[in-house]
Amino acid sequence: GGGSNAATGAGAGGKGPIVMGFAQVGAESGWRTANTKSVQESAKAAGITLKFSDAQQKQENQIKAIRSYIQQKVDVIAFSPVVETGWDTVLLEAKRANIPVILTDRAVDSEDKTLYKTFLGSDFVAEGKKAGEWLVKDSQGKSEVNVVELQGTTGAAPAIDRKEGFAEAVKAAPQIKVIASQTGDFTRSGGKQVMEAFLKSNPKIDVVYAHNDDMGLGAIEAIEAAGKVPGKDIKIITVDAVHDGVQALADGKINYIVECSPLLGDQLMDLAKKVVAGQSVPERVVTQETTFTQEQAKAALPQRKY
Ligand code: GZL
Repeated sequence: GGGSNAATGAGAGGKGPIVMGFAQVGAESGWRTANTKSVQESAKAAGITLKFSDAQQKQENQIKAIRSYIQQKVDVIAFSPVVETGWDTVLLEAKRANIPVILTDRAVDSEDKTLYKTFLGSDFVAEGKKAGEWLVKDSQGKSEVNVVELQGTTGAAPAIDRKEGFAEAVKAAPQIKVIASQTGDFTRSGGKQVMEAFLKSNPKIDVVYAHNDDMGLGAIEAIEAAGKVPGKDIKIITVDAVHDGVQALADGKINYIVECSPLLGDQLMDLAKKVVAGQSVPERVVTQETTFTQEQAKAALPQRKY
């Protein structure tokens, strides 16, 4: 890896397999589990040797993992930055070690675009917009629509951008008001705890906008414990479309899901081979994804892969 590929025989013209160091965020959600499975399966299928680490959603653990990959002289480093800030130093170390870096899933706020070769992942602002646009349509003719928002991990690109996109879209309907917004850290337990607090302090909640299915599923538990009917008394909009979310949507407990695909593995391995071979790659690769209503969920469930 690194400057002299001879050691691993990888890279352009090398004989041995490419070695990739992957620093994963954690295992906080169904999305993350599916994403990890996709990366591991795609590496195997691509003949790429994968070194994998789980940072338990802690940035310092991801930085430690990246440093260890630099020490091991891997051929390429890929990771999903748990938050947007604080990466320039370690990415500069990788650059100095002549090890290319690929961002997957989440973005960094680095001004220096030479610190990574490409960013493969969803457009989170667009996801938030799609959620807001559905609510604008659903709110026609209503005088007041009170929304509580379950935000993703504080400082994470999907949390920042899904909030921004949603807020932008709901400007079209002034009767929609976000009366409370708090992080549930993308976990089911976080969503449940925050929703319990929201229910105690807000007499009239019409809609929950959760930045991922897992927090929406936690909110369902809190809503039912409070004796209300999720999907009817309080509507729920989420992002991801993992199996448990699509099931709840089909069961009528969630009203709309904006898909965020975790299946980035194949595209990542293809980009890695190009990057290691010194070929140019697009600066940004946006993943394709759709949206699901309750009817579409029933039809889609049988063939969902995750
Ligand atoms: C989005 C990804 C988010 C998912 C959550 O690409 O970073 O992190 O929406 C996951 O489920 O925890």
